[in-house]
Amino acid sequence: MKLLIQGDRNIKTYRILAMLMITTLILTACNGRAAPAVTPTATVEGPIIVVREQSIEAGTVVIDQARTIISGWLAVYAQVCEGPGPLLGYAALAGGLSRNVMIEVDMAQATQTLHVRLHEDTGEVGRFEFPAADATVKTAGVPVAAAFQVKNLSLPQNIAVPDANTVLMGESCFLPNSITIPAGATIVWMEMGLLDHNAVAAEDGSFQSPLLHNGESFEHTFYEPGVYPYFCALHGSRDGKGMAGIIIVTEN
Ligand SMILES: [Cu+2]
Repeated sequence: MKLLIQGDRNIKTYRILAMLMITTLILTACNGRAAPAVTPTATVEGPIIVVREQSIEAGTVVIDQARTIISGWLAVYAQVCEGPGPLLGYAALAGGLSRNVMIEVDMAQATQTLHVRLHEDTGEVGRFEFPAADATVKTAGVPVAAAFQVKNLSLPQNIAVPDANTVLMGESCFLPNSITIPAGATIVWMEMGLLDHNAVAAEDGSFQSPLLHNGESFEHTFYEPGVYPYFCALHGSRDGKGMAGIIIVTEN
């Protein structure tokens, strides 16, 4: 009997102790959770390019500010329509904010408006490899972009189209937009933009290029005289809106 009572008491003591321990544990846990995070709220600053219109001396442009998350490249492009075309020059960027980045550019191809893009160094480290690797840096799917005017020189609005049978594909345009050729001539579409484009016959399905990447081209020979509207399936429409063009083929 005595032993039993003793045992009973022991069980009660253990229960109380156990409850106390559990309560302490719960309180500690709650306390830990309720306590405000003491880690400093790091301001995650996104990639940017800041550039002003400027005079170009000795073929060098200056980009006021550029910020990347990881190391990459700051590239200057000539203009096709409203967007970037051929690469004119680039400079390496360390991760973080860089100021007054000087970039030597190929003035022979320069246009009045120059475009600037950030690229990431994701291919072979230390080598600028766009378009093979080193894609443009994007924020919410949109490339981090800037453009500026050259003040002290009189330059063409767009890069020159190489010849009378070539159509350039720019950021969201065909240049020239309308082209006239004799029957039997071959048109070459050259992809100069940073976005991919194609050329699709709008009415008769007579030609359709694959999606072209920067630097690629496509050609088609027009034997029959006529008017051939076409469009880019990504940036234009069959009815001629957006990125669309026209080939006029005359009797030979
Ligand atoms: Cu397109």
